[in-house]
Amino acid sequence: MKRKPVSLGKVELDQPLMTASGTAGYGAEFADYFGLHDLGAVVTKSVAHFEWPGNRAPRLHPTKSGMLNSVGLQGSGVDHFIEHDLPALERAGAKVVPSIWGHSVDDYRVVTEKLAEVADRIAAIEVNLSCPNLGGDHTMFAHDSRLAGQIIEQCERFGVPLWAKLSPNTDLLVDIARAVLAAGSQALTLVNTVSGMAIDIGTGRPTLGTGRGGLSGPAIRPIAVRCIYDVRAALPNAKIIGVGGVVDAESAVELMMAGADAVQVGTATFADPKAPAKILKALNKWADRRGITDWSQVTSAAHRA
Ligand code: RRO
Repeated sequence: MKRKPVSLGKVELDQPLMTASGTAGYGAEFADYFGLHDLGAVVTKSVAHFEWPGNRAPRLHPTKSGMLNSVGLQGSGVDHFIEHDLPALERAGAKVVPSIWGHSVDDYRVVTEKLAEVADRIAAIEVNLSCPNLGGDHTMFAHDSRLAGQIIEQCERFGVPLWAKLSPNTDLLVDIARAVLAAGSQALTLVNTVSGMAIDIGTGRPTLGTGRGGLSGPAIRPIAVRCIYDVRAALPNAKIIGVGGVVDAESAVELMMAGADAVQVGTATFADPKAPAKILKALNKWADRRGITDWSQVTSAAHRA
């Protein structure tokens, strides 16, 4: 059954499912496993306007119901992305959404300015305001509504649609969501990973090189559902992209019913690189069986029940 595209501000997606930033490389790595053009979009690993080495190893630690990471934004920078990764994604037919990061408001502005030069080759920019693994002496941008708003305001001027990726590690989520929407973000991506830690009981030391990391996977799905639900309740007209523990059609539907217009699949790709395509297929079957003609019938259903 054909359904209406999902509208996220100026961006329309043929399908309500995409990759989550950071978990599918820069995207084209997955072209051998499934057709990237079949997904709503491919959201790439966050890039800055500079090269960045990332955090010390170990950077990944599997948990019983998810994964801890402390990659620390390793990347070759936006020039490399535009020269090498973007063409590969285009060859695969993907709708491309680069994710960006920086240490300062100005860093975000500079990387956006560079991506604006290839605006006709990308669908939107996901502004990652919520990496839990950055360290440094400033607060996380997504925990400060003034700073988060300033970043969106500076980036919005270049005319590329922006999606702000926010943090579950704050009780200010709704305030931050309001601030970034007021500053011009067209959608919210909810949520980044949950701050966590694991100890190796043999050595008595933290398992990750940096101690803390970001917890993802099914363990955080109830947190993602709560965050999406709260923001949807406060902001009925916001465009929301849900992310956190989507592993099958049912978990995608759960995030949508909480209020998400579309969802992203992240940690599930570590267990099965074909997970985004398989989950999307199952999600469409789920909708076909119920005679769903428009994804908006699913989005926010929990608020109407
Ligand atoms: O690179 C990372 O360590 C990382 C990022 Br940018 C992010 O947004 N979320 C996360 O859990 N890890």
